[in-house]
Amino acid sequence: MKNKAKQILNDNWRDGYTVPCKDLYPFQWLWDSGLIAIGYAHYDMSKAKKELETLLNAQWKNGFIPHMIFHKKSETYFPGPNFHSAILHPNSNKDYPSTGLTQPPILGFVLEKIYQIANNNEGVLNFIKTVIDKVYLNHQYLYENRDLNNEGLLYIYHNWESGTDNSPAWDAIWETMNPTEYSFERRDTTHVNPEQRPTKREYDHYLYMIDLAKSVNYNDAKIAEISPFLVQDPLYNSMLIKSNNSLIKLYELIGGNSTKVEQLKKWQEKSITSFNNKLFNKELGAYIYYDLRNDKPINVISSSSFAPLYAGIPAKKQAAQLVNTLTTKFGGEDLYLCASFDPTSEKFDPKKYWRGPVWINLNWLLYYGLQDYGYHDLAQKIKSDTIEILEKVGFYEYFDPRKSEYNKNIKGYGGSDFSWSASLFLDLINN
Ligand code: 9WN
Repeated sequence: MKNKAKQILNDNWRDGYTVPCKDLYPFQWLWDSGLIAIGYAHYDMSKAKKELETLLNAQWKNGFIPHMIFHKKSETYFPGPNFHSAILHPNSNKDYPSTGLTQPPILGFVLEKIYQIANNNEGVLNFIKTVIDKVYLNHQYLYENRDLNNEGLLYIYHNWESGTDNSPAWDAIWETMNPTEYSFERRDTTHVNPEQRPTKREYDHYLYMIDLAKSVNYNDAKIAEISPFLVQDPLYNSMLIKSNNSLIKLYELIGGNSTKVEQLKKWQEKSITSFNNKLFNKELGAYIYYDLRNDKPINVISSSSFAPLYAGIPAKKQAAQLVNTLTTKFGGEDLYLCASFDPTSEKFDPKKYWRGPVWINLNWLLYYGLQDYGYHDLAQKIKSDTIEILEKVGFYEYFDPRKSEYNKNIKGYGGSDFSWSASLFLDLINN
C-alpha cells in the first residue's frame, strides 16, 4: 500500500507540480497541491517544497491564489483557460493561466505540517521563511476582499471555491437561479460514470456564475453585488482559521514579525467569535452554512459541519454536541465514516460526488480534529475506516459509505489513482 501510494504521487508528478488525477484533472489545483505536499513531506521533502513553490508562483499581485493553474494545455478537462479567462482581472498573473476562483486556504497549516513531519528541521524552516509572506498576503487579500460585513467570516462566490462542488447545501441557491442552457462538451463524464458526477443542469449553473464574474472582470466588490451565490462556508472558514493559527506559530518561531502576528491574532479572534455566533446551530448540534445573498442560514449537515474541530473553533460543550451528531447521524453500523452528507437526509446519495460518498481529505481533517479534542476512539475509528476502504478498493477519489456494498465487489468512485487519497494515507499511517 505504501509503495503504491508513493507510486501514484510519482506518476502524477509533472515536473514541478502534481495533478490530482490523470486525464480527469490534468492541471494543478490549490487545495489538492497543499494536501499532496503533506504526503511528499514523508519521503521526498524537495518535491513537497517544489509543489508549494510552483503553486505560490502562480499567486496574483493582490495576494489571490487561483483554484486551478493551467500549466499545460489539455483537452481532457472542461472548462479550461479560455472559458475561465482570468486574465480579465487587472492583477492576474500573466505567466500562469488560471481560474479566477479560489479554494479553501489551507497553505498556512500545510507549512506547519511539513515542518512537523520534518521534525522541526531547520532547512524546512528556512524554506518556510521564503514563502510564508505569500501565504500571509493571501489571508490579507481574503480578509480585505471577501469579508462583506467585516465580521471575520469570508464568503465564497462559487461552489467550486468550496471544494465540495455539488453538495446539497447549494440546492436551494440553484432554485433561485434559472441560467440559460449552455451547449458544451462534458469531459469529466468521459472518464467517470455520470452517475457519480454533477448533472448537466448543475454545470449550467456553474458556468453561468463564471460568466457573471467575467462580466465584471472578476472584480470582487462587483461580484459581491451581483452573484446569486454568496456563501459563508464552514469548511472554507475553518481552513482559514486553522491556517491563521499556523501562521502565528510559524512567525513566532521565525521571530521579528510582530505586526503580522498581531494582525493575525485580531483576525483570528473576530473570525472564531463570529463563527460560533453565526454558524453553530444548537438544534442540529452542528455547524451550518450561511447564505449571504438571501440572508439566511442553510440548515444542513455535511462533513464540512465537523471541520471546525480541526481548527479548534468549538468550545468543549459544542465539540461534544458535534461528536454526538457525528456518531448518531453519520456513524451507523453499516456506514463507514464519514459520509460527505447527512445520511439521514433524503438528499443523501451514497454514489454521487459530494452528496454522500466518503472523501479522504475530510476524514483526514476529522481524524486530527477529534484527536485534538480528546476523542481518541472516534478518531481511531475514522482512521481505521479510511485505511480499510483504501485497502479494499484502492486510491480512488471518493467511496461508498455503505459497508454492505463492498460485499458486491464494488470499486471506488470518481477518478482512480487519486493524489490526495495517496498522500493523506501516507500521513495517516505515519502517525
Ligand atoms: C472543480 C481536483 C478537484 C478538487 C475538488 C473536487 C473536484 C473540480 C471538478 O476536483 O472539483 O474544481 O472538476 O469537479 O470537487 O475538491 O479540488 O481534485
